[in-house]
Amino acid sequence: MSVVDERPTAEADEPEEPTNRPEPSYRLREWLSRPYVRHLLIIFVILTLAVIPAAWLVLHFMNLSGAPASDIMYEIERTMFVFTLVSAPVMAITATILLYSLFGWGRVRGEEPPMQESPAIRSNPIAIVGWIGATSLLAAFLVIWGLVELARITEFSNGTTAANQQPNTAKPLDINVTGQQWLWTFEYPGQQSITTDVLVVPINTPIYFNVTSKDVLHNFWVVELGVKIDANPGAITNTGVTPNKLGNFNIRCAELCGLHHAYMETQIKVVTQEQFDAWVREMGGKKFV
Ligand SMILES: [Cu+2]
Repeated sequence: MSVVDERPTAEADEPEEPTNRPEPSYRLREWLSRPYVRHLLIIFVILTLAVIPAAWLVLHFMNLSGAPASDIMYEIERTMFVFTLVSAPVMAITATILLYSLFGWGRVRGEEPPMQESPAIRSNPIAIVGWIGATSLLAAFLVIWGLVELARITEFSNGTTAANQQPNTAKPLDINVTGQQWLWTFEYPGQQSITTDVLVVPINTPIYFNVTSKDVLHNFWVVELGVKIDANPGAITNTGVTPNKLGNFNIRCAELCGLHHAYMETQIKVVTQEQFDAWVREMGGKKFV
């Protein structure tokens, strides 16, 4: 006795191939000529363009705070601006479809979104290649930009000097940074180990930070200079920066470290070399040469 397999074959599940399907380019033009598609495109372009002045405004207000006060912060701000611009069309297409789904379809059809019209672009080779091509280009641009910026910022943090560049000849200033619940302490080992809770540094001098913690994890964040590095108990982390703007800037803890984490803040005073020398003398240390 044999059993007959009556399950449907794979072919039976597939939809019939349309026999009189128009060319992809015609279908794309036809889709683009639909009124609701034009509405979507107009909203998309407006939202994309609206992000540009918004990004400029954010950059403007960041600069009002005193930043950038170093080459590192300049690069960080520029990267944030470029990334905002590049992500603008992605945000815009998402918001456009959301807004139109919420408020637009009722006016187009009165009841339902026009599902039956979707195949015009769903399997259109031009649309598929264009979509994948555009999104891949955006993503590749961001990856390359990010890698180049990372290398530049590492260089500006005095971490590496490119082989084809002259090493920075300005004498570096070493500072030992210690975090503890809930304050920062700075020691100047080259200046008779002056110890202070407010950082004073000369402008245009490479600063090296040796960062550690006495108790829990903290994070040493020099806001307007773009420095941010973990302060770990039992270990020393290193980074550096060359301040290029006179003024008082903020130092905060950027790692949730306990009850008064929010108040674990102090200042960095970027002064002229003469002012720094006078400060060192006043603090009892030898002159910084
Ligand atoms: Cu902390």
